[in-house]
Amino acid sequence: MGVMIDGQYRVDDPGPDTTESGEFKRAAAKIRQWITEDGPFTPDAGRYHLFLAWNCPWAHRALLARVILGLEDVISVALARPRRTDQGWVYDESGEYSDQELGVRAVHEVYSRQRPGYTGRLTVPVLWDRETEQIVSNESADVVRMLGLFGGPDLYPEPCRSVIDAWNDRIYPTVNNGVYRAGFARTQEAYDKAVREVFDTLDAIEAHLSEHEWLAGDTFTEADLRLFPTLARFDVAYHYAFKCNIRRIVDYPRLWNYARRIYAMPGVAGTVRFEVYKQGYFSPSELRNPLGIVPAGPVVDWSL
Ligand SMILES: N[C@@H](CCC(=O)N[C@@H](CS)C(=O)NCC(=O)O)C(=O)O
Repeated sequence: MGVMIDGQYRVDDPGPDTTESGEFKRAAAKIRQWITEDGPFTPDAGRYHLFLAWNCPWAHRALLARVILGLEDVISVALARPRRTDQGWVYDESGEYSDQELGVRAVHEVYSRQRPGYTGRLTVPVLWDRETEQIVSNESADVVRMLGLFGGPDLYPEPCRSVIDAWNDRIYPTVNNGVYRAGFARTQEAYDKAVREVFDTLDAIEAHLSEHEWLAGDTFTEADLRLFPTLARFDVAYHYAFKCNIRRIVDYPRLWNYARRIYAMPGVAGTVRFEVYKQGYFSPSELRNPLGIVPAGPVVDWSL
């Protein structure tokens, strides 16, 4: 997997970004335009396309928003192959891992169409505008919000916003990105801190769920949507591949029930691919899994 500099793809693997003290630091998304009623990007059915990958939890947010909001016929998607190659996220010519929109074979081909030339990491999700032929956004949090403009239930209701924001602000660094901070840590100290934060927050959510059905109370919101991709990957991947092994999700009675309630929502199970997560997170990695061998287990039953 590589990077792009001034619109040119460089095959050299930049590796995860780490600080001098060995902590993983995720680079901020660089393309953050907004769809609004006033334009220039207006919320029109059939205008936008999502470049995603099954394996990526940030892309999973967009996939979830699309099914929960009922936008399958409004926003099209392309899902990349489970493992990245030296071309980054790649698509087949046809079949379930193909892109029917631009016919691209790699996500970097989408980024190479940006003007002026893009410089940065070649991440998914990518929200593509057919009309102006450019990327609107490569930030999943913004993409989820924008999809809300196309219809479906309100996932960010006005009266709950401060509660949703507070959960998002805690869950993003300590859980969604926290598992990566544990898995990509380069020192014992960085790992210790990250893994402790992962489980402190999961413990807090477990306690919260003893009194509430959802994070923001009695309504499913964006905060729940953003937590789910991490829960879906936790026991099959993060627990082992990222050393987040103090507890599993199945060890938390309420959190496990909550995760399966989301999984049982219409369309959600179709956005989950446990086998792909294993393929992806156990890809060959010099630091974590040099031989790329994928473990057989665990067997987890997500039915309620
Ligand atoms: N801020 C971005 C992060 C997306 C991201 O890091 N995606 C990963 C996959 S899980 C990726 O595509 N990484 C490719 C790379 O960094 O080279 C978002 O949430 O949309």
